[in-house]
This record gives sequence, C-alpha cells and structure tokens, in this order.
Amino acid sequence: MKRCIVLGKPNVGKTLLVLALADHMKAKDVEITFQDPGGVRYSRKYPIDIAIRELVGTLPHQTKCLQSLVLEFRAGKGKKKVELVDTTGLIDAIHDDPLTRKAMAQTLSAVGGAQIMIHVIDAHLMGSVDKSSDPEDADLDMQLAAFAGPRGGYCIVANKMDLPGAKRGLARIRRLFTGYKVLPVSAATKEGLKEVRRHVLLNL
Ligand SMILES: Nc1nc2c(ncn2[C@@H]2O[C@H](COP(=O)(O)OP(=O)(O)OP(=O)(O)O)[C@@H](O)[C@H]2O)c(=O)[nH]1
Ligand SMILES: [Mg+2]
Repeated sequence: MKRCIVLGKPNVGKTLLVLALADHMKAKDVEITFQDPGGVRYSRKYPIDIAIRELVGTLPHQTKCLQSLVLEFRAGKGKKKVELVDTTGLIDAIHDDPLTRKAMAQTLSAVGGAQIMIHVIDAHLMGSVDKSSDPEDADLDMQLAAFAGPRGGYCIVANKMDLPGAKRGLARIRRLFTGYKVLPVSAATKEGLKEVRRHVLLNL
C-alpha cells in the first residue's frame, strides 16, 4: 500500500485536511492509527465529526505523533488503498518540549517512506504577512519544498482559502514556490478537495 504524508508548519490545517478528504471520499467512520515517536501503536475508530472535534485544534502542535488512516481510491476498474499520514507540525527552531522535538524528527523520517507528499501552507497567513519579509518568512516551507519536492508525488496545498487575504497568500505562494504544483483548498469548506484526491490518484 502506498503512503501519502501530509506535512507542514503547525496549525496550517493538516489534520482537518486529512479528515475532510476522508469525508469527501464518503468514509463514514475513520480508523486512526496513532504511532508515537517511541514506537507505541494503537488504533481508534471515530465518526468523522467526532474525530474533527477531538483531533483538530486551534493551538499549535495539537498533533504529536503520526496519525494514519486508510482510504480506498478507485483506480481504473479496480480499487487501491492509500495510507494517509497526518504528522506533527514542523518549526524552524529547537522546540522546548522534548516530546515535540521527537515528534518533529518522526515527521521528517516518515518522509522517506512516503510515495506521495502533501505540503500544507496557510494561505490566509501568507496573505497577511508583510511582503518585504518574503524569503525569511517562508524559510521552513522553502526548505521543506526543497527536501520533499524532488522525491516526486509532491504538491503544495494552499489551505484556508475561505479566509480573508488568502487569495493574496495564494499568489505569494505561487510566486515563492515557482515550479511546484500548488492546489488552493479550504479544508473547512471542502473547496479544492477534488484536486487533492486527483493528485493522490495520479501518483498511485
Ligand atoms: N477557516 C479555516 N480554518 C481552518 C482550515 N483548515 C484548518 N482550519 C483551522 O485551523 C486550526 C488548525 O487546524 P488543524 O487541522 O488542527 O491544523 P494542524 O496543521 O493539524 O495543526 P497541528 O497538529 O497543531 O500542527 C483549527 O482551528 C482548524 O479548524 C480552513 O481551511 N479554513
Ligand atoms: Mg494536526
């Protein structure tokens, strides 16, 4: 089974994107496997709305381990399963909390085992930052694109397109990440999820 990893900075909407995609693909319940950085694994089944309530949060680093679920894609006449992996948000600095540091290292090492990569960037935030700070501000995202992009199966999701300033943010993302596939999405309103699904399907 192929692996699709969802990564990016904290609070950009990775967890909501994964659950919204499962919902878009008509999954009623999701079975999420949690794999903590120490190697402990356990699974839990949720109705999607409960998973959103429990796993999506407004504070950064809500997700502190790999959280995966399996989705079935129609490919030609058959079906193919994909493991969709939600990850801990990455930051540019050494985090104070050792567990969060371990979880970030776990995110990066999981990239190696993935054939498909979805890099989520908050378009609303990108649209509200002073233009003069372009390169520094997008530094971690640029490093991530340089790290994950050449492996193939990579795309950028410009998320939170429903929020003010996001169109400006999308233009800025397209300018900074020239040459990469950029998909405008709102995980909240489900706009653009069809294109995300198509990206996964194209790489199966
Ligand atoms: N308006 C809007 N809010 C969104 C969207 N996607 C996510 N959010 C909100 O952004 C916040 C963070 O969402 P999460 O899905 O938890 O973000 P994350 O990237 O998984 O965050 P960490 O796990 O902390 O790294 C929550 O309050 C979500 O409801 C979107 O498309 N539009
Ligand atoms: Mg999360």
